[in-house]
Amino acid sequence: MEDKDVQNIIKKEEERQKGTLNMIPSENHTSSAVREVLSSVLGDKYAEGYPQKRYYGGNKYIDELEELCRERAKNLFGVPYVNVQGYSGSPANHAVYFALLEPGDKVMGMSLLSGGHLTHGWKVNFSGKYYESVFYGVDKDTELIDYEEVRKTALKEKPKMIICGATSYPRLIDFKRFREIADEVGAYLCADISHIAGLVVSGVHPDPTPYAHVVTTTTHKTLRGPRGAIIMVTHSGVEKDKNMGEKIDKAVFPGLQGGPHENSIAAIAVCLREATDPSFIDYGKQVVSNCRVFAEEIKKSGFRVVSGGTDNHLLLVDLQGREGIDAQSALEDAGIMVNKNTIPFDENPPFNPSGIRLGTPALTSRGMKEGEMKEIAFLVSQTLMQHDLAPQTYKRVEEICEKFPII
Ligand code: DSN
Repeated sequence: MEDKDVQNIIKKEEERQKGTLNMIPSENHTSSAVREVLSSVLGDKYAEGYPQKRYYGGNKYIDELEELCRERAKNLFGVPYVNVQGYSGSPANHAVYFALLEPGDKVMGMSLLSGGHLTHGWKVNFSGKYYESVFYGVDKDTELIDYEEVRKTALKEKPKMIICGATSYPRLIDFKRFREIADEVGAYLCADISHIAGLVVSGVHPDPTPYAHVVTTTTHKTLRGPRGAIIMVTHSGVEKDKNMGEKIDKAVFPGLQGGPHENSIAAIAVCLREATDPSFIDYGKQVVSNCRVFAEEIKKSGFRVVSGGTDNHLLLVDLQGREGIDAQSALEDAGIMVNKNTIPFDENPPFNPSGIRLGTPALTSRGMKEGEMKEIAFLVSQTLMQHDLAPQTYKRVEEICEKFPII
């Protein structure tokens, strides 16, 4: 029986997505193949455990599916071991802590205020409550990670695990340098590449797998798959601890999760295959090129961009003490979705920060290129300077959206 209430809400959301420009850098538009698999009968099956070691009957095809997904992930990222059951990025990171550390152990991550993630040790999160966290940030002048500072903090604090990776850092991450620092203090190195996984596989961001012992990623950001996560143990990880893979599996189930969402695992398998298509390399290159052009245009309109630009899929605009929350809502009125965000050394609190974060993955997935970025940057800057122009801008946004439909 059709549920009209729910269907109506979905229809409205579909229209919203079609008729607006999504510049939230952690979001994307998945293929119809990914969405179809997500809503399949696979979601009806319980499969606690792992292939050939399940706690329920009837898992013959589920085993085949999960093995297929694991093989695709291993091949795409070039790692010997993966777990594809994580419900999303935070549970995946939690599983790494649970597998490799004891409560109270010291972890060093990038501060949330400099672009790190909640699960990299922030005090309100499990990672800051049950583990001792110390942070590195960015240099006040360059707004780049200062690797010498990271090294000094690591030597002083001797963390058991260092996490690199970020949610709002617009520059490349030097995984090799992080590994050298981790080796100096005997720490595990975990790279959380949730934001940049799609850029890594398309070759436009350095690859963490030769350096990190363990790599986590969500599957729904630049990788353009369903909500989910992959935890990888690299060759270095296996060298450091040959049981690391088994420890990760045990941490995910039965440690933290119950039945895996096999419909999501199937959709991850689909997106991993899509990521092997040569067109995915073009997409990755275009995401970065679009972002660079967008950043340059915004700068030309007089806005300061954190660190002076971008090397990846996102940028942070400094609104000079004005509230990001107002800018986010003015842009929403203009049909352009962004999120308010702290900038490094922000004097305002995270709920009311001084910046906005914008990204190009979703626009690139719709087929937009440099020309569109120039125009959209103009529309964004115009709206930021004069909020009451939002309704007028919305009309142009709708025309652009019509020209670049979501697949
Ligand atoms: N919430 C995600 C982001 O938007 O970057 C990170 O988990």
